[in-house]
Amino acid sequence: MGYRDINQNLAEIGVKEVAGECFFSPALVDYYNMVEMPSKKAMVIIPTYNEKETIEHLVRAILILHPDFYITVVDDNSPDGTGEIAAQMAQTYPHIHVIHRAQKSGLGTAYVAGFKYALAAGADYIFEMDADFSHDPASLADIFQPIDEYDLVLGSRYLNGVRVEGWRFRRLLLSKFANIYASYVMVLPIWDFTGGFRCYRREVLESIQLDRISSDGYAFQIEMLYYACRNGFHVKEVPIMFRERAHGYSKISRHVVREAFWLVLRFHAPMREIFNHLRYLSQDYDDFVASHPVTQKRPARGL
Ligand SMILES: Nc1nc2c(ncn2[C@@H]2O[C@H](COP(=O)(O)OP(=O)(O)OP(=O)(O)O)[C@@H](O)[C@H]2O)c(=O)[nH]1
Ligand SMILES: [Mg+2]
Repeated sequence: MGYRDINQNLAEIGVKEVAGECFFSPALVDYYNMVEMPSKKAMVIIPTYNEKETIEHLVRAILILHPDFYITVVDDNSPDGTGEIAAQMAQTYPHIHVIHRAQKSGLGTAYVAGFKYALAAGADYIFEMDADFSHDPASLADIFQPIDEYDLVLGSRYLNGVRVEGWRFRRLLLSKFANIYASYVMVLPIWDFTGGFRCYRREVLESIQLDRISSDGYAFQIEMLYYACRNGFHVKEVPIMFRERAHGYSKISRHVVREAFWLVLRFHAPMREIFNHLRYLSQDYDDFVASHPVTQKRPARGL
């Protein structure tokens, strides 16, 4: 498939060209040709609040790279009209669905609404993704690839280094420290707990009582991951690049940071385990991650 064919496809699915910008380079099209199509149903959940500059670009990018994917936008009645833009696309292309919520009710409940819809719609693989292009649609393929052998795949900013572009040092420090804190207090072999670019097998979501998830923002990501690990699922981290948003504004508040701090304490491991684990500070942390049951491949069990 060539660049022109893709634009033709876009016209057919009713996606308009956005003036002045063309996200799809010929190089990306070559990349697209290498991506394997999923035989099972994959759905990307995108929560939105005031993301009118990016939502259409993002949906286009995902569908060009993965025409078989389904996309569910969960919009909280964005004053800037993001919900209407998504609804317009949904009218012309059946792979797009929009959940309209009456008011801004937080990222956690938006994801829960999206997850419930995805399960009801029969999705086998459910992605989380931000609408602001901090998550590169080209990385969907990298996150999708290991799902054959694992139950939950995390796009990770902190595996084998730090891949964050555009943050002030203070913000990076806070995020990195929060992840070290979570790993040592919960004693879990994860480098990036708080990232929101993931792929769950449906069994993972089915095993979690979604209505009991109480948190938002960073804490929501930590809580979901905690339950997945506790329920015995197998987790893989793959490196992704994270880019600070170029449009719109952040919805993250101080409250979200405090919430994550207390949530991690609530899920703390037994004190003896924490103490033993601290010894890894002077050893190779990679060994701890590689040998933990959570990071092993899932036993073959169909799907
Ligand atoms: N539906 C819904 N979506 C939300 C809400 N809060 C944030 N989002 C969306 O969730 C995604 C992540 O939120 P961001 O504000 O980008 O948070 P962040 O990525 O941690 O921080 P920045 O990139 O600095 O803005 C974006 O797509 C937002 O539009 C909400 O209350 N409801
Ligand atoms: Mg963001």
